[in-house]
Amino acid sequence: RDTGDGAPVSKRQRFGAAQDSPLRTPKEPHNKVTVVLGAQWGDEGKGKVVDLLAMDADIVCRCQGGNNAGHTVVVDSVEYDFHLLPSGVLNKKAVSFIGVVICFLWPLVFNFHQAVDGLQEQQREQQEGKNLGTTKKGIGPAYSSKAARNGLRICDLVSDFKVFEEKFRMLATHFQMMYRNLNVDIEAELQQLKIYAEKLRPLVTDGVYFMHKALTGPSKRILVEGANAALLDIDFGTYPFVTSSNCTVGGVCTGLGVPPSHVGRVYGVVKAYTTRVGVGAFPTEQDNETGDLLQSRGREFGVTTGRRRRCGWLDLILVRYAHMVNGFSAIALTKLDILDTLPEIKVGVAYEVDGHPLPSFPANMDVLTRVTVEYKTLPGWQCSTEAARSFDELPSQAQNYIRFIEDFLQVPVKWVGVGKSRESMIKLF
Ligand code: 2SA
Ligand code: GDP
Ligand code: MG
Repeated sequence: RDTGDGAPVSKRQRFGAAQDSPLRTPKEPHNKVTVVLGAQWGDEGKGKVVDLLAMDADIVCRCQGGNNAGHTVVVDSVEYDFHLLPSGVLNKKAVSFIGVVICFLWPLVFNFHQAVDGLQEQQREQQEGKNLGTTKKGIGPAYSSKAARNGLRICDLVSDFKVFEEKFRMLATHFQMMYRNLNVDIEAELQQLKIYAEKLRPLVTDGVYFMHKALTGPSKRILVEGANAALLDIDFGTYPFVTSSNCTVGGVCTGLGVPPSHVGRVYGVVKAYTTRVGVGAFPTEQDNETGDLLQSRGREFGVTTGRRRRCGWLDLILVRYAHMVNGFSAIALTKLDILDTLPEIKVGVAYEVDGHPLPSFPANMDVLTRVTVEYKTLPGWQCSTEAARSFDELPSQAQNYIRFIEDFLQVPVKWVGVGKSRESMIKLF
């Protein structure tokens, strides 16, 4: 190659590459995505954090999961529940982009996936005496189809419908053969899908190319909203009591086709206590008055299924583990106000099994079920924090609670939530 002036130009010069070690991370001027992720078992208040950040965003994306998610946003006393759309959709100027498994429509959750989800839960109950407590939205079966490579994707739906129909029939038959009790009305579903295909076609774009243009073009603020949470991650969560997608930071790259070098800040959303909806070990669970108080004050009910969420103390071993996987830049600590009435507050700081301390969060669920938790007890503040709008306006015990979390995790707390509304999010820096 030459520049036209006769002088040869090496590849290194053309791409402006630095001359130092190939292991050094280059500083490249390009757009990066800001990511919001759940750091516990979900329902930390991600929707609210995303809504806050989305006011400033040009593009807001969902990257994984499906309509199992339930993100609540309260604006001007109106409560919005989002399941599939990014919570940032309330910013009318931002473009919303979804790369998830989509009910009836996208890589593609069909009616029979949902029915199979229910049948599988029944089977687990009968065979092992224990189900997973899924949302029955078909998430597991849809991701199974993806991994089995016989799933269908949105690009199939909006292409030649005849080809789509053929593949759909094969997939439906495959599930019918596996589950004799499965009721699939293939003709009715195909009819419905044909209508959806027409409606959706104008909304569908090539995701990788769309993100590439957004990342490499003029300056853009891009926000990614994670659904579910670190401990529900298929690889890093409390397997098998997890969802079927990657809810940790890797899911941003695989879900959106975004290169890792374009991942910028990663904000972890941490609830000031812990909740879990569904089955599985929960070391700091308080199956007592404290748990009931957190559940009722925090109005802890599933947004998608209405299930009562299990509640317990903040578990910092678990959040530190989520930080190991995600590398949080900062934390949004939500629902501090729910702790307002407690005379003292406990925080899980170490696990022990059979008298031996564990160095980190265990991968084996049998071990997690057997851990005993060492708690640090901190004084409560026993007054309302709801009206506080700055760190200084918080009672000193609440400030200490926040500083304790920061010190333990070695991650700064950037926001503190003291109520449902947009205004009740205190910004620390
Ligand atoms: P699934 O349906 O296959 O993803 O369920 C597998 C496990 O993942 C849990 N899971 C959730 N946990 C918390 N919140 C979720 N979203 C809804 C909400 C849940 C609801 O915002 O409240 O309404 O019940 C969510 N989605 C999945 C699930 O409980 C299983 O443990
Ligand atoms: P997500 O799935 O992480 O988006 O969380 P959910 O929306 O499922 O659950 C969080 C709930 O807590 C919602 O009802 C929010 O409106 C509410 N919420 C979020 N932050 C706060 C807070 O700081 N204080 C109080 N009281 N409620 C909050
Ligand atoms: Mg939720």
